Amino acid sequence: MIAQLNATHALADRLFFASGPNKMPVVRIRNSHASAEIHLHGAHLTDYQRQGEKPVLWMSREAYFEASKPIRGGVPICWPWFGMPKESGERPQHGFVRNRQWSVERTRDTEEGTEITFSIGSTPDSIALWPHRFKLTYQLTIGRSLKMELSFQNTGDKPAEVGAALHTYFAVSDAAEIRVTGLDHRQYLDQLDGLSTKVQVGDVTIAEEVDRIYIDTEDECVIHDPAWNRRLRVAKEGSRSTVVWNPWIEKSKRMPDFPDDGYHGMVCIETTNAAGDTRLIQPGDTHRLMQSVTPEPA
Ligand code: TA6
Repeated sequence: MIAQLNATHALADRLFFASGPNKMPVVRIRNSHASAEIHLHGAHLTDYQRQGEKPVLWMSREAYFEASKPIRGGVPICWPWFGMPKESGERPQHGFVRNRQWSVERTRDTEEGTEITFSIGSTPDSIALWPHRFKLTYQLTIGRSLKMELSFQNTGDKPAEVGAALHTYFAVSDAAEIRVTGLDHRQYLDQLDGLSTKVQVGDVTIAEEVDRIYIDTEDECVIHDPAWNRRLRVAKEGSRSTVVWNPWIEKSKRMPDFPDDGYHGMVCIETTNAAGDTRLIQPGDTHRLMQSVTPEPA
């Protein structure tokens, strides 16, 4: 499989496929701007960093790399629902595409950087979980910025309501020392308080577990990390909801693939279609969810 992927999609010294943890296939990208690693399992981006700079994404040192489990850290793709689905049963949290292997559709160089496009479509077992036919494509551009575009096409004959998240784990010097701007005065649903509606006052800071769905916001967020002398500018399209999450002490202990002290080094800023921002996709239509990340000096 690796040989076939390299024969079809490798790009000289910039993009090649290899066998990763537990022999799961990964694609490694390195160009003059940045380097990255993506697992075909879940089309899961696990590393992005600009040349000579610190990693932008946080990865758990206890992450699973198993066919039936999501990888902890990086950018899990939550689709076709965010959180737990309305219906009960065996449906996994955050949908099912992060637990499945995706195909590689295309690789190429662009002015912005090295681009790779993954895809996944409906199957009989996905239809058993979610009764819709679909084609999902995920295009990543690795350059001075990181760009992630998730496009979902309804290839069925009935409307499909879809929730989604680019559930991005950002690496920070210390979650207690950073602040996130761009959400001041925005309403949010507090997942830790019965989804009660609250209003953000000032910058988002972290001194306890935080699990919030900010609503009615197309805003760009900026993670200010003075200790690492950097800002991470997070912009988005196709989304009116943003999730901010840090598990803090007790929840970190409850997750077996999350180190007990892991909460210090990460914050999730997630570009989502969550809560009231789910999208009803008509037959034949496509919705595009995009997040871009640009590191800057503080
Ligand atoms: O995005 C925040 C959240 O919904 C939290 O409630 C927490 O469950 C997190 O996602 C991680 O979920 P996971 O299923 O990846 O463990």
